[in-house]
Amino acid sequence: MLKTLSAIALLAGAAAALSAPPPGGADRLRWFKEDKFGMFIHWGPYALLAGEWKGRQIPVGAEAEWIMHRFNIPVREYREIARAFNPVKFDAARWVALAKAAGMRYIVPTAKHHDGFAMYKSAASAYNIVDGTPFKRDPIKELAEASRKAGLRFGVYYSHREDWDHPDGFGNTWDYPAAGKDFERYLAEKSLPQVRELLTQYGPLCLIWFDRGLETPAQAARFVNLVRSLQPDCLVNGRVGNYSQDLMGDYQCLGDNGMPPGGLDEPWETPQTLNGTWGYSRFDQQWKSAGNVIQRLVEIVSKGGNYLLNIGPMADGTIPAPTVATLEGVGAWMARNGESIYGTTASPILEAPWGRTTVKSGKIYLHVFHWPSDATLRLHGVANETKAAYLLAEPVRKLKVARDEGAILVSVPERAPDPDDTVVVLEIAGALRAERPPLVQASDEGFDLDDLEARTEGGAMKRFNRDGGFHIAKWTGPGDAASWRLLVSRTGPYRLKITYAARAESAGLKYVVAVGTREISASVTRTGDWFQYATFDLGLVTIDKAGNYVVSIRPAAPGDGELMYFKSLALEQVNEPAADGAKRGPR
Ligand code: H79
Repeated sequence: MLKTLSAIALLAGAAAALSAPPPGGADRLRWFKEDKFGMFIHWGPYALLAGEWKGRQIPVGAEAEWIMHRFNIPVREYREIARAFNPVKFDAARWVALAKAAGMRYIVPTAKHHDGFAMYKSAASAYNIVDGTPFKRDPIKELAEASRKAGLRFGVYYSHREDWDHPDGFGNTWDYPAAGKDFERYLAEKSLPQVRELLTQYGPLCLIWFDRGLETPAQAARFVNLVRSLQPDCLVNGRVGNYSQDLMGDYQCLGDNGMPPGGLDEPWETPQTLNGTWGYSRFDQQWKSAGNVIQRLVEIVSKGGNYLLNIGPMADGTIPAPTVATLEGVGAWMARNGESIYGTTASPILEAPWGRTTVKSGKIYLHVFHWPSDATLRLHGVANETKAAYLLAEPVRKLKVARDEGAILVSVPERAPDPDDTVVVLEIAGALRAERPPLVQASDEGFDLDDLEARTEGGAMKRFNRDGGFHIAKWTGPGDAASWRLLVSRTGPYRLKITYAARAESAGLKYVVAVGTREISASVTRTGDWFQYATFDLGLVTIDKAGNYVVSIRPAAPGDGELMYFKSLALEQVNEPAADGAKRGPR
């Protein structure tokens, strides 16, 4: 009995540790939301191989930093390669200057990647650049100091689960068969101690970027708690924990090179490459252009996210010339247009034929990727009065603004001043009132409503979870809703089918689906674990009159639990015998 009680107490304690509000600054994320653009740096012994080992090559487009794993290079041999690491041309100040010139505001180098080699002085493992190479310098220290000097924030990447050098780390089964591994020993001997070192040896870190999330919430909590206890303001990225459970850490981290289909309501970041690899490969010369990077940056920021753009320096410490050229090109654009990026929030305005928008209080930034042939920009769905319009690069010359059938028309120069992205500023009166156009029914089709087109209210959030993809969650009361505007052209009965995931704690919660003035009440059915989605038939709703309808979903009553992880609501037209008794054609 006593045993059971203490086990329960322990469990309760663990649960509290997992769900307690994070101590330290509630404002921890403030800089992250402001800064938007960071430099990722993948640099380690794999750069010496540069994509080739014993005549075998990493295919262009694949990850060159995975070379040890891909070719099952024995630890003994990889260690010999690492021992030769001597980046004599490494100059932290130059790297940082390049990031700053590009408009990046934070820098995140790999302190240890999956290969297990520490790029800093580590007491927990002699397998590090200071103790194990002729270089003897600590690049993490030099980068941290150079960043601070230049006024950039500094964070580190640390691969906390994968370690192909440690016998008990995850991933290397060619030297160390999985059956013999004691993963806890790896965590206790190397991973946790090294994270502690990083949090205590390099001054304030803006974030720690973990990769390949840990199996159990309890394991992940040890890392989160370690960060919180040593540096409460340091952000923890979403990959610290298990990908098939809800977010642990401070912000959601998309998949490698991930891009969400639409705006998200939670803080997020996407790590992306400049070619097809993170670590340097001499074979991969498929470089993104500055224009491509600029347009990605705008797309990410317009969807509320941060862009962590990677460079893969060479083994001697040189940054590849095409990387430098691209970042300088991005920097030239950012020097003129940074105001339209930093401190902006997800735009409620949908993508336009000419490009995208970012927003800030009192301003809409029109990012024009495709210049209009009639020298007129059309912006739909904004109800505000406009006060002024001008090119961000040339604020003194005002542009003419007019309205036509609800659209705002801005007269722009004949030719695009900037072929990659010309930013037009629209100053508006009052808080932005943006309305999405209704979803128009295609003939003979119903509607499939998902997060992409939804408007969220209250606490309801459009979210990402690696294993669950995109969905709406965090709704606990009637003020938290998702809604869609529909232009219905076909009258008659529609069958409503809702798809969501719900864990045991949500089972039985009541919710309301409204289609215009009709309301359907339903209660949540448990589907299984976090992201196990299932579809439920909610019955029929008859639409008697064509026209505009609002469809919404909201919890019926306040509660503590999350209602559900909502994926989609389908309105399927039901084939009914027509009035004359003849069947409608096949669908
Ligand atoms: O650090 C970068 C990547 O090395 C790391 N995340 C970014 C930020 C990463 N970890 N895991 N993955 C990426 C997924 C990698 C999968 C693959 Fe493979 C590596 C595909 C090909 C090589 C797995 C291992 C499948 C084949 C070998």
